[in-house]
Amino acid sequence: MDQDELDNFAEKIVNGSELSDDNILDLLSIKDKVELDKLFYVARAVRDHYFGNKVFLYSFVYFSTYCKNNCSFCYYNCGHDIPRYRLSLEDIERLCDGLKGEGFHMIDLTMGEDPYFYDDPNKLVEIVRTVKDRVGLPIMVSPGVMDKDTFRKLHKNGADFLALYQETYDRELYGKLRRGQSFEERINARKSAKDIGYCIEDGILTRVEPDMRSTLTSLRGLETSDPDMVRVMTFVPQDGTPYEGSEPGSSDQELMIISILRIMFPDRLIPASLDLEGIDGMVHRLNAGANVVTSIISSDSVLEGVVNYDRDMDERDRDIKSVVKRLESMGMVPADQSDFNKVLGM
Ligand code: SAM
Ligand code: MD0
Ligand code: SF4
Repeated sequence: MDQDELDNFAEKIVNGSELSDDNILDLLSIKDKVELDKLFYVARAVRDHYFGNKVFLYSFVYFSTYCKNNCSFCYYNCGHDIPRYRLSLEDIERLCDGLKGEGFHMIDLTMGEDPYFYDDPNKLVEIVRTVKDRVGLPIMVSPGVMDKDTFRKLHKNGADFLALYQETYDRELYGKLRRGQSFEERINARKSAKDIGYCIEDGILTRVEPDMRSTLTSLRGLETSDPDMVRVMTFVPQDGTPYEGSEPGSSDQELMIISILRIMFPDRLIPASLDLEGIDGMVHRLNAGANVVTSIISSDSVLEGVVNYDRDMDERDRDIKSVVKRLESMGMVPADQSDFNKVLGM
């Protein structure tokens, strides 16, 4: 395609035309760098139509790394003998003072499926209420598959967004990844949250799927949850899992899928996670059509990310000031809070 054809393609997407399965498989088969750059160009054109050069920024707070689940891809799986932590309410209150007024659009409160909170969900409700009262921003919760009643209480106390990623809609692969966890329950938990009034984020992993058909199944599966935010993360092999020691693959596939997600979900939130390749990686993900920067953590934070490209580094380099500085070098800026609140339907 030449420049005009690319612009026409982007315009057609903005006007509602959709990709067929064959289109998606064609895009997933792109190998040539020039052709890939064209895909990124179209994705940016679609993103810019809805969001311009405005980017949303989420602070990431992994407040408990305890987990009862045994996901084969995750460092924090219950079988991994690692030091774990659970922030106290006082820890969280202190942390809030460093978040307020820093320019975040939302605070992402993430935990493992920690029995401490599953046995007494009111402790989690108290954390959400505290952060809402102290920081006064929209809150994303990433607590795993909790019951509808708890989701309702969390929403009533300030939770606006639920992040719960299916990882894959390929059932056989799901069973290998989210070992012992119900495929349907995870889907129904997002549906319950949507019924309650949450915005929801769904997501998939890449570089775990057996073939492109499996990726296509997952891309179509994401459509079924009608997500307000949709993500893809490159699977990064972790210690303490069956994949320990295997080489992390490149993020090329993730960038391609970000662009395909932008074309499939033109007006939705699509994140560039810092957890995988930090700020350098953010640039590529934004250039592939993402419009949110997630997993922003202050440089002196001792909290975990999730994948943690910087686990062994002395100092984190994914603080909000460094993010904004790099955004500006790309001609991008943080959006206004009012733009984000509009996305949340506030
Ligand atoms: N315990 C909650 C849950 O599982 O939904 C929240 C924890 S965190 C948000 C979990 C997410 O991080 C997973 O859904 C997965 O998408 C991502 N993740 C975990 N380990 C990963 C890895 N090794 N590589 C890439 N992404 C990973
Ligand atoms: C991220 N480390 O965006 C975070 C995490 C959870 N809602 C988000 C996976 O990479
Ligand atoms: Fe636990 Fe979530 Fe990790 Fe699975 S992905 S082991 S549920 S923290």
